[in-house]
Amino acid sequence: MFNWFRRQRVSPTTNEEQKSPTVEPTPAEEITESTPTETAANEDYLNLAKAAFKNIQQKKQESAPPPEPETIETPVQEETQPEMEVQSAPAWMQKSDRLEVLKETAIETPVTEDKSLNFDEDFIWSAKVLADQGRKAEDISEQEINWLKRLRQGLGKTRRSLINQLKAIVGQGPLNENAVEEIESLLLQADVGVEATDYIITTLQNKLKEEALPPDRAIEYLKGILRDILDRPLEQYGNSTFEPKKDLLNIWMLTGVNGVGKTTTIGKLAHLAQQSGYSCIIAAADTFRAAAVEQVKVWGERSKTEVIANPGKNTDPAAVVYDGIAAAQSRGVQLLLVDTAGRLQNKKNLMDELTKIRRIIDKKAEGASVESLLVLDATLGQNGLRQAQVFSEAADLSGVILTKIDGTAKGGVALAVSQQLNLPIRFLGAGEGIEDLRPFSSYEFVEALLSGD
Ligand SMILES: Nc1nc2c(ncn2[C@@H]2O[C@H](COP(=O)(O)OP(=O)(O)OP(=O)(O)O)[C@@H](O)[C@H]2O)c(=O)[nH]1
Ligand SMILES: [Mg+2]
Repeated sequence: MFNWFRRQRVSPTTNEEQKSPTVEPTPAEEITESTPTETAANEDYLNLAKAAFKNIQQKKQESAPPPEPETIETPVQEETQPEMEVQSAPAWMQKSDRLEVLKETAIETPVTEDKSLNFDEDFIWSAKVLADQGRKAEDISEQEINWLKRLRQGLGKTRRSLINQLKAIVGQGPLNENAVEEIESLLLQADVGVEATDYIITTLQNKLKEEALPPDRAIEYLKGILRDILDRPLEQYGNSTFEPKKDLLNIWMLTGVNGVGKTTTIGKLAHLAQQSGYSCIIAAADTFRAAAVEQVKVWGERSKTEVIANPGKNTDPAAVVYDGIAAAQSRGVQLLLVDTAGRLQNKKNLMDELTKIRRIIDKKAEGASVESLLVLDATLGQNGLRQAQVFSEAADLSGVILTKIDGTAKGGVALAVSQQLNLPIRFLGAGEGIEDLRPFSSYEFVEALLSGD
């Protein structure tokens, strides 16, 4: 069983360059266009990606059910090799003829055609991100690759608009007034928010005054600053991974304004928890809208999770939560997910309702580990930040779930929330499917935002 909550991730680091699988980083002065060391490192990554791809294909073949006898009699179709084309190779793997040869020979054993997984640029990038976190080829799973690909694609537009401009600016030495203004406007456009932007620029400026960095190293330094911003709110929680605690009832209450993705996220979280080996039930405490309970039930079916709901109209959400806690306690369930209403007559009603639910939880489930998670739609940018401010004043939040980063979201709001509200991002939602939600990793998020082209 693959436990997504405990998956090996890089520990929060400060500004240090990442290391390639086997090659020491090249001293700054030597980095020009493409050094032999750099090329060798790129080849290492490509070889690792190749091995990981082969390994995943083999595992899939092994776990595929044996062919039915009838299928042997069907006419044999012409054997097709899976497409191995690497579309527009990223900069870090260009400039070597040997790479071309490696790409062509990436699969040596014939495998059945698998449309769901391609050895493309995104695959290689994802394998590199995992390798940089210490992962060996044989430990790289298809699910992780798929998730990283989604993350990279989701933030693709922002990355493309940020990376080249940033490289051009930060590669010119200490930031002059124009450069500061340009970076400021790039970051603000990416929804990073004023406070985080100021912090980033000041920190970068101080470094560049101390030491001239070539563009690539300046970007690495910048990545470190962003990771620090995202990881800082975790300090108050001892930097531990976020997962249901053992031998306790865990209650995760999801809040947020209407339409941000609370109910969808509840369904995805229930699925993730079940898949990772935790027992889970859902309390449908959005009793404001008639259709809301039905929607939760659909997600309950999809994730094979029991839903506790009250069939009556205009029922009290706190009563549903009460029933949910009772059910969880009597069955020894580890995780109770609470869906709440995002749409009430006004802000005061919404906040009062959340307070009431919270009071019931604290009274009825003494000793439980309670998390109040704000769901934020990443496409809302600065509006999302304002929502987070309002909720954080009223709802004693302990973290944020950022949804819809697959859409037009620019992603920077993650930094704004971390810097301004000191709240950790706990999960990312990147699509409407049940698999489209994963625990947040600052390392992977920043790579998706700033690495490659
Ligand atoms: N593209 C994309 N769509 C999402 C994501 N998460 C949720 N959605 C969509 O957003 C819409 C609203 O989602 P809901 O889960 O109903 O939102 P809610 O917060 O429960 O809304 P209320 O119950 O009205 O407060 C649905 O169409 C979802 O499919 C995501 O990560 N990506
Ligand atoms: Mg809902």
